[in-house]
Amino acid sequence: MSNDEMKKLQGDLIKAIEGAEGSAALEAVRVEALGKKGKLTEMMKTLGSLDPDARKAMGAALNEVKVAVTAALEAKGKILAAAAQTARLEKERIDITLPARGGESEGRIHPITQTYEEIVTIFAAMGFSVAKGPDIETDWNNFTALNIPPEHPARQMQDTFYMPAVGEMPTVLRTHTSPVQIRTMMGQKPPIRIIAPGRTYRCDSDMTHTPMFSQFEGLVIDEKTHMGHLKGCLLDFLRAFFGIDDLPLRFRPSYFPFTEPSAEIDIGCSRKGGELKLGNYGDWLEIGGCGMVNANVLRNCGLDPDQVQGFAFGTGIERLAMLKYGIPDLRTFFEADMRWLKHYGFVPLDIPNPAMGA
Ligand code: 2U9
Repeated sequence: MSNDEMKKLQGDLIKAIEGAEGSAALEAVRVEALGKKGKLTEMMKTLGSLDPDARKAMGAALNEVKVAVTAALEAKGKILAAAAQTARLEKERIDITLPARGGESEGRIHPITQTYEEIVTIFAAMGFSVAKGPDIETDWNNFTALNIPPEHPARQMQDTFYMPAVGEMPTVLRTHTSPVQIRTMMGQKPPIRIIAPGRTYRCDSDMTHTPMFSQFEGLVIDEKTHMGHLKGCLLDFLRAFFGIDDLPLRFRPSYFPFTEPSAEIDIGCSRKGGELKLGNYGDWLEIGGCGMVNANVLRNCGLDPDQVQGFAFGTGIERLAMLKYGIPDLRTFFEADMRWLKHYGFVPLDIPNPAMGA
């Protein structure tokens, strides 16, 4: 075979390779060129009958064609594989904005969970971390460390479920999440900036009280934090949580053993026509309590009140959920009624909310 014929064969094979429209067509070209009975293979077989000089020249030329054809096969193979993958991805494309299949009949996120997530999201954006602790607490963490000694009347107001003592240590179902802050102050050095959400327990059961309910409390301790910071922090949180930019906030002087000074937190509302509406309407609604951490509490946790100070606040998660989502009766939160959950619950990914970054 002359050099020109060899070049033509290489050109024809490469043209066929480049024109192959799928992996089957490409494989056919490969077999035609390099298969057991392929053109190049057959020509290789004839080398043995040539004289040494001609064999050398022809062998080198054939090898050149083989290298070029192999490289072209490989390159085209990659192009076809990429195109096949693109086509498959295109075919398998899913619309992630579509509602979940069967979403209507699936479960719901409980309003307490939803509200909990919203609270955590807002406070996380304000630089708070979440602290947790056990539901069964020592009497000391739940009461004594919080400036509520055994004979203090506040113990009666927060009557709870008494658990078996662990050794000498009486234990209770925690009446607030405040023992989480006690544990945090005893375990880490200021600056501290935490929220403590979770279940709490009291011997209470009527229209507006259940034996178990959820709270979240906050604690900020450093060298200079003051009441102004407390007010700004709660104002920012409440406005973000309720989505009302001009929601007014009122601090009403009060008393708690663990804070001094102490205040009840009220937000603006209207009760006109028997309908409760939040906003700047002149009326007020109590939603929680707060204050500067009592110096005795700091001392009980091994901190020096001449060196550090800070604020704390607390409110009920069900209470916030009832106000935000118009749920009228506290007790329904715990009845596990699927009709209620279907009405007040949240379909995952369905409703834009702060917990989803909305
Ligand atoms: C430490 C020091 C101080 C947390 C506070 C309140 C006021 C408060 C109630 C609101 C409604 C509980 O769910 S509720 O019944 N809470 O009024 N909580 S100050 O003060 C702390 C907490 C921990 C170490």
